[in-house]
Amino acid sequence: MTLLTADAPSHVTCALLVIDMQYDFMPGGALAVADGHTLVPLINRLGARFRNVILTQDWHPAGHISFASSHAERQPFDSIHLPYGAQTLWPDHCVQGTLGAQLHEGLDVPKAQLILRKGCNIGIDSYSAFLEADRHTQTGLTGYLKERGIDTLFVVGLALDFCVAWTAQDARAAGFNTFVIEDACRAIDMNGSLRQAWNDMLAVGVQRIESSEVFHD
Ligand code: VGL
Ligand code: ZN
Repeated sequence: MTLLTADAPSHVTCALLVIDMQYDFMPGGALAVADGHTLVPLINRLGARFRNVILTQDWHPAGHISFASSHAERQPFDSIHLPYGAQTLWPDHCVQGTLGAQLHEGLDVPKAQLILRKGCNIGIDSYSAFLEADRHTQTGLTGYLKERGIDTLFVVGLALDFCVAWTAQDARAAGFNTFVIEDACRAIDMNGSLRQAWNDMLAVGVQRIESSEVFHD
């Protein structure tokens, strides 16, 4: 990894993308990811290494289409068909303005200039920080990054097999060099979703690395 050092090629401009480090994805939260909170110190240390840091928040209106409670006789983790395709149903989570939607208070990444909120359309989910689940509606993140000359992304956070994986694949599709720092992510891992996510990410050229490779750079 020679992308972060002083002798990195001068044309490479990196950013750290920190995905959904919110209370509802921490143990005790509505959609808890095992050990999600243990990432906080590592992500803080990573945040200190990058000049450009972007945080995301899953940010749903009450009654969001991805909530099982919005559908009669459906349970969390069921899959349904929507006009834009298959949708996994979740417990109500990350409702706009609630405690569960807040970023973990231990997150200490003062360099972050942008907090991007996604999943705000009541009828469209958005695991990806780039493109909503209709695969059509842009969040604007590609423009933000490209206008700042950023071409290389390091993705961390929650959940590895959903929001991190979709974000990383869409980053590739938008033309970014994309690294997922595996030990700075945790997964939900339902029905083989983690294995599938790595297959899908690696197939489109996402690079799987460990945080030690960033720190030893
Ligand atoms: C996520 C499921 C539903 C995530 C968000 O952040 O990975 N997963 N909404
Ligand atoms: Zn969500």
